[in-house]
Amino acid sequence: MRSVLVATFTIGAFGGAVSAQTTAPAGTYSYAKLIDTLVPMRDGVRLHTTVWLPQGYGGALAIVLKRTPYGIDGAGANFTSPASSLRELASDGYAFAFQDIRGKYKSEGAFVMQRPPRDRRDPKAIDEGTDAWDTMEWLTRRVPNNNGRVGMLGVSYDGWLVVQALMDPHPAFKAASPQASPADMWMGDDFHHQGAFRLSYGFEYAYEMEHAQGFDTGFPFDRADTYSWYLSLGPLSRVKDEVFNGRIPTWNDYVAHPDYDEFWKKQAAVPYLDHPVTVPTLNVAGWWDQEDFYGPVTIYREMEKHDTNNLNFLVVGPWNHGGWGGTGKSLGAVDFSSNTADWYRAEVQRPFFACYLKGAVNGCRPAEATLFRGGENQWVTSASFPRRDGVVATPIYPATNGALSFTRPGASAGADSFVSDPANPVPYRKRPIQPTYGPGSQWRTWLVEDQRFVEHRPDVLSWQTGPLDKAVTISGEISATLFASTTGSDADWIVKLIDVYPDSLGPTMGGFELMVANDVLRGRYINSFSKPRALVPGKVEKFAVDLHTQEYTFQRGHRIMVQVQSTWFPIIDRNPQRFVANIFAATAADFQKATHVIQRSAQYPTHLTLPVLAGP
Ligand code: PG9
Repeated sequence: MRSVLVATFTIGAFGGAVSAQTTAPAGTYSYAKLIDTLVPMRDGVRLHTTVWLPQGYGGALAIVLKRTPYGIDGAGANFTSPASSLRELASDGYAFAFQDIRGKYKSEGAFVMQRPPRDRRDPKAIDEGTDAWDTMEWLTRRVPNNNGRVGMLGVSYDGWLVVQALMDPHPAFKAASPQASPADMWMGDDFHHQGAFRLSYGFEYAYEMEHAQGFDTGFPFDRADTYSWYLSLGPLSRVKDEVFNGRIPTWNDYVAHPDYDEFWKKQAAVPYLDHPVTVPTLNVAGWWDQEDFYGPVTIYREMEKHDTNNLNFLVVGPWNHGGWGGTGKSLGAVDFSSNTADWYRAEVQRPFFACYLKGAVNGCRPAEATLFRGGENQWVTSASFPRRDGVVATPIYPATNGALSFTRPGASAGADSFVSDPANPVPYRKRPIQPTYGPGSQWRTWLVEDQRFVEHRPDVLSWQTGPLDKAVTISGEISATLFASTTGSDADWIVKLIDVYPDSLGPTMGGFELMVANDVLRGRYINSFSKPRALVPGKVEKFAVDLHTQEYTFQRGHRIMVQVQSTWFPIIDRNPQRFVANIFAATAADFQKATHVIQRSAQYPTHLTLPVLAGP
């Protein structure tokens, strides 16, 4: 097989730098569809499955399986084309199998949104794991001249299906790559973040998936700007019956399970990954994934606890959701200096599958963690994720007059306040906000949007350092500790860690404010995600906001900024700011303005904790 040298660049490993060459496949094989059939599962339900074979391949073929709710009819025909994210794999020669999951497109049975894993005591029970198992059994028996090894990969829902297959793996399952798989829909993935409901995504996705057998093209909004549409909707109590006529099961579930209860815990992947890792697994995530960043990192970390055989690996690149399928050269206005996605697919994903599916297992393990360090724009590797050594948990404090300081506040008390008005929420991205997956939507790049568009709103607090006199690299876990009060009895806390570019970069990127980490905590969950409680008006309380992980360098001359706000609309629903047992049942009268106060005093030192990498 021919391959073409396309680029040479540097991997800055933690202990030094090594040179790597990227190779791009020449695309030697053309593929033909051998099988297009309904494969029976153990309960008799039949799933639409296609199998494509490389023409002229000599030798036994490994099988790569992709299961999806998004329809397989378009899959396969052109995966050797330069636009296909499977082309590097295709050039090595695999039997590719695609399958519609239960209840979707041409498959039989009923679709259940993220069907919870089965009760193992029931021998007749099925789940996505048994469907993967039955499919692998069928494929290894039916695909001619296969080598008895099956790999699985997929992004997002398809990635989650890989994780389900890992819970009780078929003996032929030899390589897995769950990519941007959600882990926990209440804690940090598509539908909620730390208790706050992801309104626009939760609403639109549930409709798109459950309104039709396929993927409906979108809810018929009658306004161009969905910010106005969701605002005019008023309290969410109208949606279930008036908007959806009770016909969208996932919406009914949101309403019935506002807190972190058994429904969400049963669906979350983590508890089911508590056994030794036996299938080599390449977890893939994007630092600016607008849908599922929490998931892949959480899955990697959970599997790592049981990885006695060193088979569990992580790659995190500078990507949005599934961005490793493109070139990865840039995201929005942010340029990453090289084709990071092309490099990942050629140099990490391709050898990973070749090693574990084609037999050359020794000496070809990927690094434990391969991380793209934004700001410096280079790949680094690490023996663990997060790193165990060389990182100093470093607090950074909001201070007077909008300053942000590495020095803890002194005796003089300080605080900043703002009025949060549910009638005028802060937009999460620039308006007009097109439907999430609609034409012209800016959804896919909102996490890299220049945050100057909200900086001067009176309900967004900003603090920033001066220009840094030396670079600050962070690697690992970031958290925010807010000492805050509200005149209401509930409040959302949104915290954003931002890299402010120097003005010297000129009119386009000078002063650009790039979010490096961010998230929201719904205040009512201050003590427990399962048992919300009312906040006491005027009482300062301590709120811990998980900002997850990053690998990033704030370059010399840049500033570090922190922003705090209380609305992020309509990606997050509006908190009424008056405590009610279930926000999905709140009435218009429950929505009230409130004044929120962020303390920054010696007694109440609000801060972010940054994982600063110690310099040489
Ligand atoms: N983010 C999508 C999703 C995955 C799983 C459940 C719900 C939504 C996706 O891109 O598939």
